[in-house]
Amino acid sequence: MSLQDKIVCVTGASSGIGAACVEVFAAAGARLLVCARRSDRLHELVAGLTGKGVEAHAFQLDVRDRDAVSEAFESLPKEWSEIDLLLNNAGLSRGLEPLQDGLIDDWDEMLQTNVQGLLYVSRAVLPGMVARGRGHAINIGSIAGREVYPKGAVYCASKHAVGAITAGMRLDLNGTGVKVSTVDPGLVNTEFSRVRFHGDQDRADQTYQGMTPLSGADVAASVLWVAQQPEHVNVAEVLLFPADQAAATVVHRRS
Ligand code: NDP
Ligand code: 8X3
Repeated sequence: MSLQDKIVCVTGASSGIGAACVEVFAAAGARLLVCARRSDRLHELVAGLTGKGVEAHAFQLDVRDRDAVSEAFESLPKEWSEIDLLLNNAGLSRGLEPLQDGLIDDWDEMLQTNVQGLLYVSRAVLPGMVARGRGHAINIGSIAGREVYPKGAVYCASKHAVGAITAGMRLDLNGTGVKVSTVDPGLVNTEFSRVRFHGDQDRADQTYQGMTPLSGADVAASVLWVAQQPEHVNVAEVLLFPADQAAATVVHRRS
């Protein structure tokens, strides 16, 4: 499908995979509707896009805030209200501890963001797509939604939930003209690990030590490919690993 002048909404656009997707969709001719909590970054992003002649509109959003999500999508300017493609990307991990030692605040934040936030945004956007008889939701899952690794039970549970929601969405939207896909990456070097380790950059760097991880741009290339399929084709699932990775915990490291 051509993305020329299509409205693409990216959640979690202020960093990493989301920001990289904004760039590739902009280059493909789309109009970009971007949201996240850090509005300074969004404004920078929009300034860069409009400087290149790309139409873009930003709004600050915490996807965990149910009322804020419905209000934000209900109050979009008319010219931004008919979203063609929703990229459910906002998400995070917090902590890497055995379950018995986990911080309950970390669990709440992951489940509220990755599961409830994705649901709130989808509930706000999908009815419009159904009414128009067309649209595409692409969810960013993870290898953590297909496997469980030690000390990652709750993050993995949140991404397994994303996988179940994606499958359920596809069933429920079948016949409406709205496609549903998931792109599930392995290790991607973004701010993800720094967020997981509460700002500890040295610990974050160890995640990618001795191996070559994916970049946000690598993931964005797959998301774009999924989005650009012809109307009658749906790439339901993409599992994308760095060449050095074969499973969640099987990573070839050189040092
Ligand atoms: P980053 O930390 O670089 O980006 C995460 C994005 O999510 C940021 O833009 C952040 O924006 C946004 N976000 C987090 N919490 C909220 C919230 N409550 N409301 C709105 N936006 C929020 O990490 P990635 O780019 O790597 O992560 C993007 C997605 O990819 C996540 O769903 C993650 O689970 C998934 N993923 C990541 C992998 C990796 O190895 N990096 C592998 C597989 C999947 P802000 O803080 O400004 O709100
Ligand atoms: C992020 C990839 O393996 O760190 O979803 O969980 S992993």
